[in-house]
Amino acid sequence: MGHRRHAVASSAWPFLAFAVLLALPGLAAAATHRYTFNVQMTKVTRLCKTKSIPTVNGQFPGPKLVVREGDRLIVKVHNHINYNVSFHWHGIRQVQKGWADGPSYITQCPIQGGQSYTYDFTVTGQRGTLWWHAHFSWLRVHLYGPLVILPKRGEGYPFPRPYKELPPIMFGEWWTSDTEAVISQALQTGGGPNVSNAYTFNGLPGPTYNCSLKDTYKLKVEPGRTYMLRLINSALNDELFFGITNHSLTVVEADANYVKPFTVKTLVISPGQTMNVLLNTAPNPVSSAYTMAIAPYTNTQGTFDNTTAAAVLEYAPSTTTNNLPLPSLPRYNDTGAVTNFSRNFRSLASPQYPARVPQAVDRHVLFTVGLGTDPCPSNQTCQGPNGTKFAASINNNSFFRPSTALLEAHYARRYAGVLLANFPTTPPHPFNYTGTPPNNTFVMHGTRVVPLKFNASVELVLQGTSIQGAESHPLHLHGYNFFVVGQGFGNFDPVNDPAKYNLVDPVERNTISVPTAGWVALRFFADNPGVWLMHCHFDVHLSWGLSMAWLVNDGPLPNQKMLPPPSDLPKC
Ligand SMILES: [Cu+2]
Repeated sequence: MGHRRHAVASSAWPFLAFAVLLALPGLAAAATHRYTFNVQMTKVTRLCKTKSIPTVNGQFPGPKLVVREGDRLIVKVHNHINYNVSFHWHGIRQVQKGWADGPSYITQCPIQGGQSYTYDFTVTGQRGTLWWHAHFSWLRVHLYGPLVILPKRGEGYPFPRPYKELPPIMFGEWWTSDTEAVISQALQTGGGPNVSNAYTFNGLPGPTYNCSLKDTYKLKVEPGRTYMLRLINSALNDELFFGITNHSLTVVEADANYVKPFTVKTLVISPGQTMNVLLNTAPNPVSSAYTMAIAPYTNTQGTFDNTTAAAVLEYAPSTTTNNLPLPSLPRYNDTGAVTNFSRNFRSLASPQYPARVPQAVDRHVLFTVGLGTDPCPSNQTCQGPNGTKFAASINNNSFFRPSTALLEAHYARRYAGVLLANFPTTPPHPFNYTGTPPNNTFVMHGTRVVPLKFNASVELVLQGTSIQGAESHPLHLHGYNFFVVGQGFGNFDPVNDPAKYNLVDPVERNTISVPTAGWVALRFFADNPGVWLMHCHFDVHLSWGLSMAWLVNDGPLPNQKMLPPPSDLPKC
């Protein structure tokens, strides 16, 4: 806490010094915000069990970072734990500055115990809600926090100004077991890992679980007001439905991009995604409190945490919060409800917030995404499908984690022994992706990238497969936003589907769920040089290899080239 207070104070000084300038329209000086992250072990008790978890400065969830568009963030990380760690600023574009992006072995070697690294970056052209999380193994289950980007001073929202902004809500998972032991054991046996014991609102499971009533998240509101609520799904392995009894939600922003407002009873949010919603409170509430609830959406054939977590929307201090009615959320496998929800997203596409959608395409890329298997080693018995080991892949390539950072290899132009530039851009063995799976479901392993010319316009179709069961996969692209120009069920049809694309006002995001047994089409300009990870944001699938990297080459101009690495970049 001491570090944080110091950090806040030091960032306030330049603000005070420039207060006069800031008061003049059009002269908004950017501020620098300094934070210190001490990664340490902290004892936390949930569901009547105490465990020691990695935290930032002893806080769980971690500290909220608040900046304005255009501001600079300097986060000094000291790793005091026995695990390697690195931090990802999820959704921040990190233009020319991949060194600050954070995924271990992609843009940096992890920060080892006893070591430090400073993330230094500027937030440009983005405003809304993002978040930060650890990007090493499954450590993000505990190491996460909000990253709020307010509009530039003097610049409002493109919707009526809310009465107040409520504290961000991070949905998460609580595991009573040691998650690092869970994933290392699962990778050893080849079976599906265990699942979480509870879902959480800002780290609190709430009254639907045993021994958890005192750990209930409460949000205080007044009647007849419009509030802005920032929602973040930081769960490890679960897409979630969210709703509030007797209340509607108006979505106004997704992944730090404004959207045309739409109103729903229930929303769906995938791991990695963020959403700002407006909440109109009841003018004359019948009850002094209402329940907010989250529950999973999944079509997995494996086990999953099929529980519902609740929190309280409190109009007045109330004595009993454990017997309030839950909002009615869709059934866990209600893909129709998910489709109806995701169809609503549209960019503002206004003069102030234009949608710069690529209209022509330089590179067409088709990726299959889904599960697969690895053969069981001869000296072992395995717990995956038919005695094999679970794996996951993109175009049948399961990502093989390198022992050094890809971005360093690229910057030094020393690729040999680190990466290959031959990642397949079409499925190597086409099949009926959403029909009966092929007999051979074994995957290939490799550290491969897709090289791109600077500023190439890319169309990327992500095609889900039904291998080991069709399910949705929330795909996250580092260093970029993309436009979601189309989606559908079954196999993508390259002849007829493009005619139905929305190239006018498609939503712009950094994480999109590939529909269960379906596809999604994305477009983006490769205008940010560097090496950028793209991966499923279910950590179990990420661990099984559902990731790849784009290698975007420098452009000819100075501001189109990667900047040199910082001097304290960690070594492997
Ligand atoms: Cu996945």
